[in-house]
Amino acid sequence: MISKKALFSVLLIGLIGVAAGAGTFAYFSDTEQADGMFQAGTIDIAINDQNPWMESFEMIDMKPCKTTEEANVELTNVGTNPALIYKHIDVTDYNTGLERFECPVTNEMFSSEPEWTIEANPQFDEEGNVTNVDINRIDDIHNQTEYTLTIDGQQIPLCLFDIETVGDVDCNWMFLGVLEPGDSMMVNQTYKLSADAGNEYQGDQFNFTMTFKALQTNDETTLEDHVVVDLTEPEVPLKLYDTDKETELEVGDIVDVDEFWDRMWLHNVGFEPIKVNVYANGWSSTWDNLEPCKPVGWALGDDQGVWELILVEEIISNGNGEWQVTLTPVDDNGQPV
Ligand SMILES: [Ca+2]
Ligand SMILES: [Ca+2]
Ligand SMILES: [Ca+2]
Repeated sequence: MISKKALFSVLLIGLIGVAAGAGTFAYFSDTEQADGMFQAGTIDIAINDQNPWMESFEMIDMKPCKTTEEANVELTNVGTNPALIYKHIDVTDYNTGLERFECPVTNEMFSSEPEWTIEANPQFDEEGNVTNVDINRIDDIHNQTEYTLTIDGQQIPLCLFDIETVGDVDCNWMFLGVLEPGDSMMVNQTYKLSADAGNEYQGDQFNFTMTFKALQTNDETTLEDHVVVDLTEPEVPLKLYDTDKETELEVGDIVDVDEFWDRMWLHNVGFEPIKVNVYANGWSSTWDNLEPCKPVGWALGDDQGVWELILVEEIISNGNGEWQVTLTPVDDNGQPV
C-alpha cells in the first residue's frame, strides 16, 4: 500500500515531466575535443656517454711534485628538463696503502722503512737494535692531495672557497651550473700530491667516491648546503692580503709595518694568470705570471724605521691582464712621508 505522501511525490514528478516536454527549443552549439595524456618529465644525466656511469679512476705511484692525475668527465643532460648540476667527493677511507715494511717490534706493516722511521719514532740500543717504538700513523694523504676543478675549459679559483686539497673538498656538494636538455658540460679535475708531503705519506692511499647529481631547477631544498662555484670572472681578480693572508687589504687601508718586517700577499682570484707590478716608494717588483689560486708573498718593511705605516693607494688594471698596486708610506695622519 502506498502512503499518501509517497503518492503525492510520484504525481508531482509526473507533472513536471509533462511540463518540460511541452515545449522543444533548438540551440546552435560547437564542441572541440582532444585526447589527453599526463606524463612526468625526466631528470637524467649521462656521464662519458654512460648511463648509468660505470667508470672508476685509479691513481697510483703518486709522488710529491711529480705526477698530476686527471679525472675528466663529460656530463650530458639526457633528460627532458633543464637540471641543476652538483658534484660531490666523499673520502671513504684512508690508510697506509702499500704494506712492504714490517715493524720489528710490533709486526705492524708500513709502506717503507722511511715511513716507519717517522711514524714509529724508533729507539735503538748501542748495537742498533730497535728497543722501543711509539707509533703514530700519519696517513691522511687526502689532505696532502692538491685538487683543481675546470668546467668547460675554465679553471675555477677554488681558493676562494678555501678549497685546496681533496680533504677540503671532501663532503662538500658543489653547484656547477645549469644544464639544458641535450647540452653537455666538461668537468676536469686534477689530483696531485703536494710538494710538502714527506716520507710519512709513502705508499699511503685514500679511497673516494665521486658523485654527480642533477636536480630540478626549482629544487632548493635537496642540497641546501652547497658551495656555489661562481663561473663569472671577478671584476677585480687581484686581492692583497696582510700578514699570513689573515686580512684582505683594500684601497685606503693602512698597514702597520713598524714591526720591522711584515708580510704581504698577492692573490689572483681570477681565472687567468695575470701580471702584477707593485710599487712602494721607489721600490718595485713584478710578478709576470701570477697563477690563479697561487698566492705570492713578500716581506714589506723598513729596517731604517722610516716607514711605519703603508697606505694601499691604488689597485688598478693597466689592461691586457696587467695590474698595478701602489703602496705609499704615510705618517700618523695618513700624509705621505
Ligand atoms: Ca642517469
Ligand atoms: Ca704508507
Ligand atoms: Ca703514512
